[in-house]
Amino acid sequence: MSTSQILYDYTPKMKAKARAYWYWNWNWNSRARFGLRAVFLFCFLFFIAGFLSSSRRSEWVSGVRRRTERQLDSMEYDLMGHGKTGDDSISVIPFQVISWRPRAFYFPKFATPEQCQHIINMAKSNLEPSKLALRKGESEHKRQNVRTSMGTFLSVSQDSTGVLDAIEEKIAKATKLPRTHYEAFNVLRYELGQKYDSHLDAFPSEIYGPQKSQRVATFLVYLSDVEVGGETAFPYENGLNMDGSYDFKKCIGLKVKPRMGDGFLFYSLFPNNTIDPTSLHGSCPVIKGAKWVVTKWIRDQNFL
Ligand SMILES: O=C(O)CCC(=O)C(=O)O
Repeated sequence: MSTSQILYDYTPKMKAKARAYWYWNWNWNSRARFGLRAVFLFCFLFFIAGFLSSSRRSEWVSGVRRRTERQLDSMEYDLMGHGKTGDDSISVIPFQVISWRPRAFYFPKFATPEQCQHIINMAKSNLEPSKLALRKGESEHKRQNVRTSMGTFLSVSQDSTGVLDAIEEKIAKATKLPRTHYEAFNVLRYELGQKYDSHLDAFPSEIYGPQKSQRVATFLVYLSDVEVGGETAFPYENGLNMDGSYDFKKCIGLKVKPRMGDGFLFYSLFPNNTIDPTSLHGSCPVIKGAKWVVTKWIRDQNFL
């Protein structure tokens, strides 16, 4: 029913009153409707603001901020300037300190099982008896029982799939030692009874003569598990067994059990570039199963 129909039977005074009442009523209703919308909008905005601030607050745990990629490249952090070997973002490669004498670090799940299998597949058709760096005046024949594994060298450029490149890049990231200082990968296979007697990876000049560069560190990636034996062993760990009576064939001291995909880094040199005698190490004989490992020797100068 329209307003004019409602007012039809009324006197002019009553009509004026009714109009005034209708007008007031309409005005109040529309104001109430507007007010309701405003209250709803306000509640909505309040909810959104509360949600955003609570998700920001949850990024603080026990006073320590959980660092996400997003926060790190936002304006909240001024990332430090970086040189050739630095990073412009922070990502973490988990590791465990194993020893300080020698300085040794363990990297669980450093490579994937697929990467390990790929490296084995690349190496297995080219294996030859592993060689030794000969000392001054020494013959290969004299030392033939020191290292009995089979092995081959692989360089990044031989692998078009990019797996070796990715592993080498990750080693560079973990060690912050530049890739120009790296020797090629040395893939090794030890079968039953095969081993590598204790030795230093660095070359003492009094034994090997003057060197162009020195091995600073070694990064191993275990490509297989070994059921029994095959540990990388450090007989002089923490200065033990260094009284001169140690038999270099003996598998004693700190022993690292190979586990497929895990990485292991140790330093052969002290920070002052002298040789750390506690970096003496070897590979214990495999007692059950077979051991595959890849070695990356890192020099103190360009090796390319
Ligand atoms: O096989 C290992 O665990 C160690 C290898 C090694 O000593 C080396 O390649 O220098």
